[in-house]
Amino acid sequence: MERTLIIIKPDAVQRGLIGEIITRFERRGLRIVGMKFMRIDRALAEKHYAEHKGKSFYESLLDYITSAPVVVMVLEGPNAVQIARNTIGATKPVEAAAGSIRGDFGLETGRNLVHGSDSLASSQREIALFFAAEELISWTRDVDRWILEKVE
Ligand code: D4T
Repeated sequence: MERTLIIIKPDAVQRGLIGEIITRFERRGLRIVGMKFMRIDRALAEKHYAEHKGKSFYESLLDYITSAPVVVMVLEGPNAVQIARNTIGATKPVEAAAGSIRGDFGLETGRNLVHGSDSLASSQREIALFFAAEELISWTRDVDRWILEKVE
């Protein structure tokens, strides 16, 4: 089982797409183990996007992610990191497959609606930035045996 951090970004929240986006992850079969509605402050944004410091798009990226509230979620499942990335689609909406979130709702990279961790190491770092351990709920769903080959 893996866990991954998802951010429903300010543009998606402003456009009323919270429900649509959560629904796509739920339908995929991923299990929500943490979720909160929050405004990301500059200090947290700098930590989250530390790897992009110095890049041309860094300042606009920070302005964008701190511009309005977001929904932050931790999703769990086998291969959750890659499965969530596939459901989200490529970073640049022009390259995102139709049927993915960015492929269905996005036009520009700086308004690409959703973040998903890009590796297991990133997911662990990012989850710790946004959630305290006690905010994550380990649970099983009655339907899990119809989604997972083996329920732990
Ligand atoms: P996030 O992290 O927002 O889920 O995006 P990705 O994981 O898909 O892509 P990323 O880390 O490479 O980029 C982070 C963030 O920067 C914006 N960006 C990126 C941009 O505005 N211009 C660019 O050229 C790139 C590469 C979009 C996402």
